[in-house]
Amino acid sequence: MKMVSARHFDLRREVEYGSPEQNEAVQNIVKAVKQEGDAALLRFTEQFDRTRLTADKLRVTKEELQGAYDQVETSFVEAIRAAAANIRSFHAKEKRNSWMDLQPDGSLLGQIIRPLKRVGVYVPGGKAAYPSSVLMNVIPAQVAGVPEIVMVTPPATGGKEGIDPYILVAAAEAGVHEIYRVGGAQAIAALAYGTESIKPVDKICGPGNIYVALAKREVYGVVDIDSIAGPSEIVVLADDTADPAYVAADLLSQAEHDEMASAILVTSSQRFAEECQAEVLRQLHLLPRREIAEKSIENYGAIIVVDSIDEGISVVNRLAPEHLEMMIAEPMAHVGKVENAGAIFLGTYSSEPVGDYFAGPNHIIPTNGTARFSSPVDVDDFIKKSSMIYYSKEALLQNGETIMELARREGLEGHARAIEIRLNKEGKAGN
Ligand code: HSO
Ligand code: ZN
Repeated sequence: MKMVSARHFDLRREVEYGSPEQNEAVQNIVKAVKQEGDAALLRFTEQFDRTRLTADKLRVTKEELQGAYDQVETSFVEAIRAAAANIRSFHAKEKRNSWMDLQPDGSLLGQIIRPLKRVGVYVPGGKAAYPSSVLMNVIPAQVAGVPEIVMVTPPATGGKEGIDPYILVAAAEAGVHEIYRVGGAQAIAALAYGTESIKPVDKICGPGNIYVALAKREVYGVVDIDSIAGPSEIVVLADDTADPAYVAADLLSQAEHDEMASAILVTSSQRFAEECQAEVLRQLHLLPRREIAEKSIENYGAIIVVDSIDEGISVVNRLAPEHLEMMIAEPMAHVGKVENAGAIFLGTYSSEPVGDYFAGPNHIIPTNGTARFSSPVDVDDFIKKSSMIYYSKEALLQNGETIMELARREGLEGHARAIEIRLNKEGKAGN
């Protein structure tokens, strides 16, 4: 892990927009599914996932879902339940209520909050199929009140045996029972446009490979999508009261996600920097995923030595990391100065994986500096608001002229007259 100067350091990595060939392939897949429905879905599933299905086999059956429980340890089911309960109670606090305000002139203004009707959650295949991410996508939607939540996932996330049973159990525990074995761009197209077997949704969320990401961009506007998640990031701000072995372990916990993941130590102590550097190397070699973690540390890992905690915080604010750990003597005294960070972990025992799995806040958090302007996934991502306007006669008579002034300034006489016709009639009648 190299020591670098704060001034020249930037966390941002290039966002992948895909090659022209990939974009074209995705556009063709989306178009075919839109036009041909199930037939295209099954054709692409055979082509890309090497799985021959018929339309009646797309949906995961109740028996399969039940059967998944026999393939996982009861300790796993219990762990998922405990995590789900924490995630649910945290997100319950985020819930907004509709509101209405009565003005002195008798008008009513407000917002009506409604859940989206139907949401599709994509769960990728392979190693990145995390049961914890199923909970993090599904639970906020449920808390928002979304009545229909469906999941799609490639047919063989668990190898030849079919869908990974841990994913199925996480889904069932979260309360999702409508699951389709379809993945890739074709799954995204099916969710957006609907097919004979899959009803269209209002929003698609969940991570996926480049084809999934491009397909989500392609259908955005027809449906809503979540933001496209980048590789994991952790910044640890530490002083010499921190334990270098703990901090090294936390840095590696995110480095092991992905070769493009980024783990950065910002510290006010040269001694700590050196001890932590040695610890990272020592622990790295003991990790099962050392090859991934090593590349991540080599390419995107860094140690930045600063003069003070305040200088460290200004580096953090510039980096705007997904996760920030404050491993300093008095984290609570400094946390108010952190302006840009997706999730902030305070003190020795708040190791980042506590948040990844269990504490309750969402682990889908803005990456790549986007914590400057965006927030972790939450209940708000699954609601929509309608403004409500009830104007009383008194309010219209009082403000009509002002409204007309603004309309005429924009050259929109029709707007002005819609008001004027009322003023002429009611104003005369009233006065
Ligand atoms: N740290 C990841 C989430 C995750 N960790 C899932 C373990 N499983 C998000 O940045
Ligand atoms: Zn993680």
